[in-house]
Amino acid sequence: MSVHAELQNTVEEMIDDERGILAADESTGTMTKRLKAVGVESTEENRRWYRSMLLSTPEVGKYICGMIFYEETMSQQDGNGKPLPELASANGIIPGIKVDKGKGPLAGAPGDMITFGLDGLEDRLLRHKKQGARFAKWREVYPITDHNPTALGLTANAEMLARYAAVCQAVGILPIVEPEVLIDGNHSIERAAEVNEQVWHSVFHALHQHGVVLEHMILKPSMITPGKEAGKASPEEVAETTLRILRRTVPAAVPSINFLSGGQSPEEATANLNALNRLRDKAPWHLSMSYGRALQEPAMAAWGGDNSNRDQAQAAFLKRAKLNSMARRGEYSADQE
Ligand code: 5MM
Repeated sequence: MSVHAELQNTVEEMIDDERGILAADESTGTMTKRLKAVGVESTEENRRWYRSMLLSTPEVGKYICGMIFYEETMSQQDGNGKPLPELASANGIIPGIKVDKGKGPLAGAPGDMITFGLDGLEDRLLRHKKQGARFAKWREVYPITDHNPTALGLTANAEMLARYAAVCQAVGILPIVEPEVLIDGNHSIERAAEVNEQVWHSVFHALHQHGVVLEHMILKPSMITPGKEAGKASPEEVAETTLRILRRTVPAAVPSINFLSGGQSPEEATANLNALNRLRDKAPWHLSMSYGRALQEPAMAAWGGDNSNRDQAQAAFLKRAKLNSMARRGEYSADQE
């Protein structure tokens, strides 16, 4: 099969009106923090058990089309010896892989960051493709301050995302392009809108320069909200502001925009996705999710490291997946919680 056909098939199988992506690609450091918060030790066995529990949730494939794996998870197996990427596929979930290697300070741009991992990327993608991965994800992170992101930060981060996406497409792996503008700080929603506009504009400029085929990618942006120390905006204001800026910067050729939750509560992330989809007549793209915390937090808490809580944890996970599927259609309301 040609690379073009592979990418097209993945787009068609992953994008519809009902489902979204589960981000379960926390690196060991992040996962250790998440597990510690619910009193669980971060052992390889606990991480394996927890992620295979999520993947084997009955009916989850009705609401979740893909799961982003972390490298460690790609070679783990469920209790019956089935590799977890195979378990995902068997349950209607396309496996994908986070291929960035984490972030650090960007030299020459105080306060900005840059993500590592381009060296050897093609080889890693081909290895993960053999293990079953059909899409990949790479995150660049942009803090908001009075001075950040800098002009250099915008250009350098956009360049990384575009180079990553071009390599993915060359080997038939669908790239998820994730420019995360952080929610940390006390900035206004207007300042967040200004920064996201600069970020999305620079990212699409770089994608164009690198010849990335927009029809064969997914954008995973932040929603535009005020900083987390500045209070909340209503879902309607978040949706209206986010769509206004997306329409200025993201070409209609992009098939789907799958938002990250970025520190919003599960209920907030669902309500905001719902408000976005109520305005979908203004959007040429699918508007979906690629949530990590907002899909997993209740399930992780229900498990709490006690494997006899499997049913409760799966029920909590399925509930969030289902409510977000309703939000995909703009049919969610808080009384369904
Ligand atoms: C922003 O984080 C992504 C989405 O998760 P949330 O919905 O919780 O914000 C997520 O895919 C993230 O990129 C991964 O958890 C990987 O994070 P680390 O920092 O461990 O690479």
